[in-house]
Amino acid sequence: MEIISSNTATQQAIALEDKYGAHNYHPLPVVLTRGQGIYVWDVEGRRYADFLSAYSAVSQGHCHPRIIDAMIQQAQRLTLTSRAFYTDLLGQCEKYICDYFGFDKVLMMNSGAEGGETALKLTRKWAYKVKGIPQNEAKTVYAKGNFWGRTMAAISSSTDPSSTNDYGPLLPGYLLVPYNDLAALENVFQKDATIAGFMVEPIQGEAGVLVPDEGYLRGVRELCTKYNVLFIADEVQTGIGRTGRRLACDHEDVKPDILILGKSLSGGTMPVSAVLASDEIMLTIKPGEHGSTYGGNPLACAVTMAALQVTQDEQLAENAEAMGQVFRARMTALAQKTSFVKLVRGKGLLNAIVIDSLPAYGDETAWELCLRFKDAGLLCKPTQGDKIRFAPPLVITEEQMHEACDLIEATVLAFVSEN
Ligand code: IF1
Repeated sequence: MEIISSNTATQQAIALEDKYGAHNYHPLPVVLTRGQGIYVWDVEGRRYADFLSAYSAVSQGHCHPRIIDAMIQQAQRLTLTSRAFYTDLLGQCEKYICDYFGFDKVLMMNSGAEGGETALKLTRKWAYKVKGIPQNEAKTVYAKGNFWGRTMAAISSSTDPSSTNDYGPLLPGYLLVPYNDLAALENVFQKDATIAGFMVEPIQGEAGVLVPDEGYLRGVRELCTKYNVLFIADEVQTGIGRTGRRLACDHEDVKPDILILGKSLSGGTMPVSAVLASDEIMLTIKPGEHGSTYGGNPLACAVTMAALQVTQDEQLAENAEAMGQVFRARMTALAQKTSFVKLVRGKGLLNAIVIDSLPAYGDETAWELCLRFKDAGLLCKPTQGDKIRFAPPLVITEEQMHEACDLIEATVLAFVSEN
């Protein structure tokens, strides 16, 4: 008789991470071992629809064959040389990216946070060498609720205590304004001539998928131009088709001065980030003034060109737009069936529902609901307490989307009826 595993493989894997790994995360109790398209499988053989996509880093779907093939081919040829030498792929990749997004130059890094750090360093260089701000006086402005990584420069702009507590002293030279508030932004620009840049997410992901008012991005563009401040768009999460356009900035036809990309730039294979800018900005950094061991390595270049080509060939932005409309319509219909779901918001396939809390679970309601989604076969995670982010790979089909929405609806209605 087959002994049904009592999740021993799951428990063993969790125990190992608990014993030997830092406790810097609180993962859902699921142990994943394989991924394909929108699906992942755990060590017990159970299949899940991945509605987190590694926070939008797996937009092309898990283990996309064309991207994996590009990775395998390059991995058997040349993976890393450092930038002490040229390679046959970096220039090709740099041209590919600059043509794809319409900028003069690109600086390749690894993580999204490194992309943000690079954008900050470029902004400071430009402040002193082009704008003429006195040395060490350049400031950068950020929107409250921002998230751009876990490095000291990144957390120094955070308004989330869990990102900043006990990590001081933080980096100086930062100003904060409310998100989606053009008057507040102009007010600081008017008052302070030492402002060199404003970094902003076109949609704030971690803050709970906050979509600004129509016209906000155009307003940011106009104010940055008026006050000679660099508009830095952090599209690490919103870029590359996620919100239903090539870039979230494309919804308002605005072009930032500095564009930061990451996550699905490499199709979920390895960390690759890219910072794009004009020659005037990019050439303020001279040889030896910035870089990284792995930045722009041949393997990263191969997977990046494949991932962007797949995004374009499979019209993933267009699919994200269409499937996002299906999702928000289904969640709006669910909100009409139960007041527990208060609203749905988002663009393309970056969406979130805001839910009520249940007496039995209080602040843990969203977490508890995500555990039930997991048991039903769908993976997602809460953000900022009462919001649940849903961000499936952009390759999702309409049939798969309805199947997932059926699961979400049935799970929510059962959860509410039990409590
Ligand atoms: C974690 C959050 C999302 C980002 C934006 C830059 C970065 C991120 C807009 C830095 C990274 C990740 C980090 C990851 C969880 C995830 C996240 F919940 F932390 F906030 F997506 F919303 N700009 N976001 O969202 O990119 O250095 O990570 O490559 O730290 O647990 P990275």
